[in-house]
Amino acid sequence: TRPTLAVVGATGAVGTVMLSILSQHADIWGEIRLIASPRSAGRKLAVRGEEVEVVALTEEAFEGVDIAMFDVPDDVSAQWAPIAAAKGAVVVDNSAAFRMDPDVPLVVPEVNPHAARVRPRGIVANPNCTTLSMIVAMGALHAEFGLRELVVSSYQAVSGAGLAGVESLRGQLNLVAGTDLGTKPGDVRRAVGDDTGPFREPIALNVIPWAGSLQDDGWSSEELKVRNESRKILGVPDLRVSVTCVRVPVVTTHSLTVHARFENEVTVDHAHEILSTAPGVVLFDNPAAGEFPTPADVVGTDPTWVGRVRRALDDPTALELFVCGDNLRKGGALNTAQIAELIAAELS
Ligand code: 11C
Repeated sequence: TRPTLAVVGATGAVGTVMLSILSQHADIWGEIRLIASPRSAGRKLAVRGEEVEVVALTEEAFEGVDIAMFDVPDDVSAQWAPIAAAKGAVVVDNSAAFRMDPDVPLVVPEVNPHAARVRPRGIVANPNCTTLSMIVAMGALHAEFGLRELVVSSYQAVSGAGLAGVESLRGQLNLVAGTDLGTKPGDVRRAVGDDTGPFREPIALNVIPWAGSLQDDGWSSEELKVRNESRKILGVPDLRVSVTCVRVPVVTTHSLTVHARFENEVTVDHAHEILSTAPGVVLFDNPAAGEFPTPADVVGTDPTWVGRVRRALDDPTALELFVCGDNLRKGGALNTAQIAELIAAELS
């Protein structure tokens, strides 16, 4: 019999993309059960061309479930993932609650698929969307060249902060469109008002050097996640990683500039060869022809797109790259679906 799948958080930003991915991928599932907060129970959502009624998150909702995907806030996962696991489901969790737990594998199928097989708590974690938006390309380069250091700046889309982030950008864009705002100090802030939604500052006509919560010594939680998760996924616990996370007025698709330093000298030709053949990566790198990835073109696609590959002028062991990935697809729903498919193949 085909495995029963539960999608917890089916109505959220990642959950919505998940339903479309489940409708597009080879249909390996028996029942697909949609679970959300009691507030959303009773809603009907389309998956695999059928309307399915959303049920409320309760212990009974996991009855008979083989694999449960969680796309919910950290505290909801922390409470409910162990309950689903105790009911016998393998949980694939897309929150930050379990990612750094040594008894929970953190899996990217193109990079460390074997890790998904060992899951003492019955939970497999899905990385943060910012880590995921670059790690498939970095994993391919690491396998060939041996990564020593990453210096990263992110350009993160508002949907990383969920539907509230998207609403906030759209609302603010309506307020500033067709005006001369953005020419005097504070004019955008006054037009947008105090309600800047999930962001600390106006996001229309602006960039915000902040994502996540404040941690020690001025680092943001998002910056530390990229560091810690990259080390765990690549299996390089002492990898040097320095990250600055920045929010930009893009709806969906995170971009990153990456300075990657390796064990030995590298060439652009060799890096091109690796990136153009790595599964899950598209090399789009011909600036003379105006070819490099941008979020406007990458959104809605599955791969990690890489362009602007250069050797560092002052260090022959380092490359500079520009990377784009859809934060809701590979950054969230797609990677979760890939992990669930790996586990389903193992269970059957
Ligand atoms: C963002 N990456 O773009 C964040 C959201 O740890 O899964 C995801 C937070 C997480 O705001």
